[in-house]
Amino acid sequence: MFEYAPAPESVRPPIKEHYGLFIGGEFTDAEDGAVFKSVNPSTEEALFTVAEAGEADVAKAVAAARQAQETVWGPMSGAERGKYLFRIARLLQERAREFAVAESMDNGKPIKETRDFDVPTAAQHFFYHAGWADKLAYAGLGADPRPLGVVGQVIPWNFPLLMLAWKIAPALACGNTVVLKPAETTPLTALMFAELCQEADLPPGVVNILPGAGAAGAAVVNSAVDKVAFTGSTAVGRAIAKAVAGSRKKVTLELGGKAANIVFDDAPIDQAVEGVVNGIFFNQGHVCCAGSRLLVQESVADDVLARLKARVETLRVGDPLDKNTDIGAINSAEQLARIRALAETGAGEGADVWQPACDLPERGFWFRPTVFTGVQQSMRIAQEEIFGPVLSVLTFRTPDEAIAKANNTPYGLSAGVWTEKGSKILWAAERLRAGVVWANTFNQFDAASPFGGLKESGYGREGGRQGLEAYLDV
Ligand code: TXE
Repeated sequence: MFEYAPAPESVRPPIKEHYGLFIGGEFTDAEDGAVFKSVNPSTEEALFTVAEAGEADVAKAVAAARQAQETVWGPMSGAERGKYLFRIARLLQERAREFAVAESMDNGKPIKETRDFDVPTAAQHFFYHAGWADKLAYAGLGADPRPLGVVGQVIPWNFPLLMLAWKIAPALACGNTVVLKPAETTPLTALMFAELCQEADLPPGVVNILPGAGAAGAAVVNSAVDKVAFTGSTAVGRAIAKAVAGSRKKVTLELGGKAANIVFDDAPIDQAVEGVVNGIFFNQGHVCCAGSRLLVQESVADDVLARLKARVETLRVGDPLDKNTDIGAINSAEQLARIRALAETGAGEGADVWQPACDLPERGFWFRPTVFTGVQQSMRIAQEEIFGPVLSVLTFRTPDEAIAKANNTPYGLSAGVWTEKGSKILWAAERLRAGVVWANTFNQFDAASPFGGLKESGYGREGGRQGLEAYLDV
């Protein structure tokens, strides 16, 4: 049975007992004194308390950001801004271990993911955008592109530090200042990032971090910002689009997904199985582009499923700080309840459920890796984003049928294609309605590659040259 072993002192990040809001370069309590707790989802223990931002705090932060944008950050040369971004990137690398452990404790995700993916990829985003800061006039977006001003950013809990980097790095490179609200269950690495901004001597007001729940997010959206950038649920994305409609605010939205991993009969089967497993179980399936549907060609379905189940049986579920762990804790009790409720509809609608026989820790929020077979397109588990370690398996006979099924959801964020034939990859990629199509791989990201969705997965791109357009008047 699983026993929780706390991280050795040597790798424990210096987590404070209490954090303030980060406004104008200083930590300060909320005007109304509100606070909330952040909980370690693998133990249910409170990690620290943090000030909760209200409308008055948001207004203060926007004013600080405005002042910094107009007097310091906007007028600064791109080359100077680039130096700050390089400094931030290097500090993130220097403190990578602390950030990785902190993220695993606050979010519940395995340390091997925070260590090998979240933190290095966040640093990469700052390096990449540092390089753009003095080259914006050469980005092919027209002469003399201008910053938008102050940007309000609201991010989710699934990749707390990485989503912060996706949002802050391009905004700053383009000469904007930011007011960012981290998710209520995962404010820790954003607050550590605020400390890192102090260490980097970033001018006060350029980055403001305002923890809080949905009301704080709405306050940021409704404040005097020039642009709103959001990653989160489609429902909240829709509410934000309505809230800013008719205002001068620009908006970009990165919302949910229901990606298909399509395995054709000529696919390298072991490689495909590995990719399907990674596609859905990486980060407990808390991934907007997760390959939550497996579409497998009928002639190889039995073989693929047998190998898939054998592989899932080897996944280790448990302590996020154990470097052998593959699947960590579900981020919150609320998310666990959502996953359970949707998974129950699968069994209720007649799909067959399979889970490996693994022990789960007694405390904390956990969900076994789950595979549904016999899934029909109309079922909720084939249509709705579960955002947990739950795979829905459907079969197809012809390539046309695979494409039709893959496209048959309201979403359009990502897709995966597994086949030995290059021509089939290109044929499928042309027909898949998705912002990203991976071929014989899945969940690959690079700061130089634009990411974003079609349909109800949102609009706007993050990363690459195209990502700059979201933060500039061109
Ligand atoms: O998302 P919310 P939740 C999906 C996923 C998940 C579901 C619910 O399917 O099961 O959403 O998750 C802030 N105005 N995704 O409830 O509420 C909130 O405080 C402004 C997909 O956690 O969208 C947090 O900072 N902001 C997704 C952020 O929005 C508001 C990632 C996201 O929370 C707000 C997360 C409001 N009215 C969930 N209400 C992805 N695309 O990766 C809440 N927020």
